[in-house]
Amino acid sequence: MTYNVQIEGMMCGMCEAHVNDAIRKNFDVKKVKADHKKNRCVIKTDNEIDAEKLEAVIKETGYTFKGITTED
Ligand SMILES: [Cu+2]
Repeated sequence: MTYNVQIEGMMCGMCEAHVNDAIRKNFDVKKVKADHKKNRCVIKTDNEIDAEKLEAVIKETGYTFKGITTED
């Protein structure tokens, strides 16, 4: 399953790394790639991502969660 997460507030590669690390720490994911230019993060995982938990993790990391969509 692939999730596209809309995130605002990332300004550079360091921000992307913060988001990637926070998601890896809190979720069992195969791949995570934040992109500050596109204001999004793509997550690949075999597991369900709980949107509320993800929102809390993103907020705690200092960024704004704007939504999540899935594709498979
Ligand atoms: Cu930054």
